Order: sequence, then C-alpha cells, then structure tokens
Amino acid sequence: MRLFLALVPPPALRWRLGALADVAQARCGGRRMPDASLHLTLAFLGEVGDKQAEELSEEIRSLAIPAGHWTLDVWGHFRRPGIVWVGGRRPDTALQELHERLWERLEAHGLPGRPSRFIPHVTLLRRAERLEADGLPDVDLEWTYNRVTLIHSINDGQTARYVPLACSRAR
Ligand code: 3AM
Repeated sequence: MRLFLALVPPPALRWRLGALADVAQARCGGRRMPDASLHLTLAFLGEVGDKQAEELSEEIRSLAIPAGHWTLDVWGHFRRPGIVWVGGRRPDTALQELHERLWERLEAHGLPGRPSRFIPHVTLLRRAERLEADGLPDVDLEWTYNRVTLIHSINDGQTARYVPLACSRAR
C-alpha cells in the first residue's frame, strides 16, 4: 500500500484552496487536484505492507500532535514534476518540528526515506509547465490544524485516489 501522512484542510479552507486551483488552472493549465484530494504532505512513506500499515494506523490513532497555525501567503512551482502549489513565504518552525517528530516515529518502525529538505506546500496543479504568476490573486489563507491523517494513495490509472486510514487524536 502506498501511504503518506498529511494534514487535511477543514472544509472552508478546502473550498478556498479549490477556488485558487481553479484560477491557477485557467492561467497555467495542467491538471487540477480535485477538492477532495487537497492536502499538505508531512511524510511520504512509499510502499508499505498490510501488517505494517495496520501497525502504523494504530500508532497514528494513539498520537496527539500539538495544535498549530500555518499561514499560506505565496505561490510556488516545482519545475521538474510541474507542480503549482501554495505555501508559506517564511519557514514554519511548528510544521518543521512536526515533520521531524513524525519521521522519528516512522524510522522507529524501520521506514526509510526521510527527505533532506521539507518544503510545506499544498499541490493545486500537476503537469503545469510554469507558474504564470501575473494575474493570480494574492494568497492569504490561515490553516489551523490539530490532527495528522494517514492516507492510502490508490492509483486508478491516471489519477490517484486518497483514502484516509487513520487519524491522530485531538489534544
Ligand atoms: O503533497 P504533494 O501532492 O506534493 O507528490 C506526491 C504527493 O505530494 C508525493 O507524496 C504525496 C502524496 O502522493 N510523492 C509521491 N511519490 C513520492 C516519492 N517517491 C512522493 N514524495 C516523495 N517521493
């Protein structure tokens, strides 16, 4: 099973991210992420066996993360995969710490793959050759979070479908 850990936006924020995705697609082309798939990836785990997925689900259910508040105020582009995203202009210490803490736990489960760099972002478009920033609205969003979700990424041909497996406890 292909798994990742993510923050899932609350409905009102999801709606606003979706509205930005619409504007971005009109401007930059590419493939728009469906509203239901919008998320912030905290850790990509890759392929995990069924038994380990069950153990990880248990671990996430028993976890309580510190509540946090993330400011999204910038457009970004990862050139090689052609991703247009929104994120924070300044590094966010709380998200960085959450990322580190989660990877410590994942490594304790024997999972490899901790990246050398973590750039928090919400992917809005895939396969967009460039970011046409002119004419895009300013990004001015606030994300209050208190749970992490373990998500199963199921590949249905061209698109991935994301199925939540487990959610951490609210503090
Ligand atoms: O948050 P985003 O959408 O940028 O790109 C994939 C997506 O990130 C990323 O994991 C998230 C959920 O699929 N992803 C997919 N394969 C990956 C890999 N091999 C990967 N990240 C790192 N390494």
